[in-house]
Amino acid sequence: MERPLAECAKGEHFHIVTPLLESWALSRVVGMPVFLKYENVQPTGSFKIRGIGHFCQEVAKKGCRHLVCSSGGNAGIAAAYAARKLGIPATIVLPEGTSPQVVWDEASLRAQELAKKDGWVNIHPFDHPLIWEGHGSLVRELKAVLGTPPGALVLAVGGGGLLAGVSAGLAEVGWQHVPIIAMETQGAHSFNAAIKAGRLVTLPDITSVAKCLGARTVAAQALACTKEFKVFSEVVEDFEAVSAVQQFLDDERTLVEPACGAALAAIYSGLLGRLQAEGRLHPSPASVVVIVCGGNNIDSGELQALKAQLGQG
Ligand code: PLV
Repeated sequence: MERPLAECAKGEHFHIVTPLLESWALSRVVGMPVFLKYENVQPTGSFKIRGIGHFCQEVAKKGCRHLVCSSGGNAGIAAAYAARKLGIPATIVLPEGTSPQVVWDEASLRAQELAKKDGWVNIHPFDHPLIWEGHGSLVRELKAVLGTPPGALVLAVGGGGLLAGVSAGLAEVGWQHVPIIAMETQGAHSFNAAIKAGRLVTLPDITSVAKCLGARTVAAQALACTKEFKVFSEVVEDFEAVSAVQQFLDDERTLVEPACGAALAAIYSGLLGRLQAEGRLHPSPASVVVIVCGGNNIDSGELQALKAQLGQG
């Protein structure tokens, strides 16, 4: 199944070109054409393989002999997949303990420590130019299929790697005027907090159930994007993200993480209509694209547990 390194080195990507499909159900909800970019069908279950795959290929070319990643989430899965494809050993540093946030910071420090070894390279889950460059491929695919720019692009923000990559991609294809609706959940809202403060903010704790959006501080590049691009930062409650996950499962028969539910909540919660009413979005856009970022940390039992936890059971 795995391809040898020589073949990978020819520049073949580890991500696939994902489908962009119009959703009748979601279009009906907002009264405008909604297109879904199905990143959940990537080989690692999320968009992360685009940036992380690209990063790993580039460092492999420069002689990296061991990859390290401190994410136990979708970034870690992408890192392990890329390493295997490249035939390079990888160490995924998994946190151990009770408070996920504190231990994530510890795992991150441990990964940085390990990467000091000769030939070892640390893969940051979201804060590196090669990661953004890799994520940018998503926008080239959108342009190839849509041709004309969408009226808005909806995505979820954790550490802001996807946002930075999509922004770079928009600039590359000449779509820098397309508004980006950057979604977070309350309790993982480090991007929104940074915008309000006008500088990077470190949240004391991640209290949202959307753990994959749980970067306590976003990448500086994410905040910089707001100066050059039209970015609307919006925050939804956990129950809105989780009920979006459930509605999306019923509408499209696709199960995604609450991190992705945050983006889908822009459609289901009436947010787009509000932005239009406020004159911030075009009243009748040609289309709206939602990046279905995916996520592995979900199954039917986990969805039930989340709903019960949030009183939606
Ligand atoms: N997840 C990262 C970072 O977490 C991780 O370690 O897996 N949607 C999904 C399904 C994700 O897994 C992530 C990031 C995001 C959205 C947000 O992407 P970002 O961090 O590039 O803004 C802290």
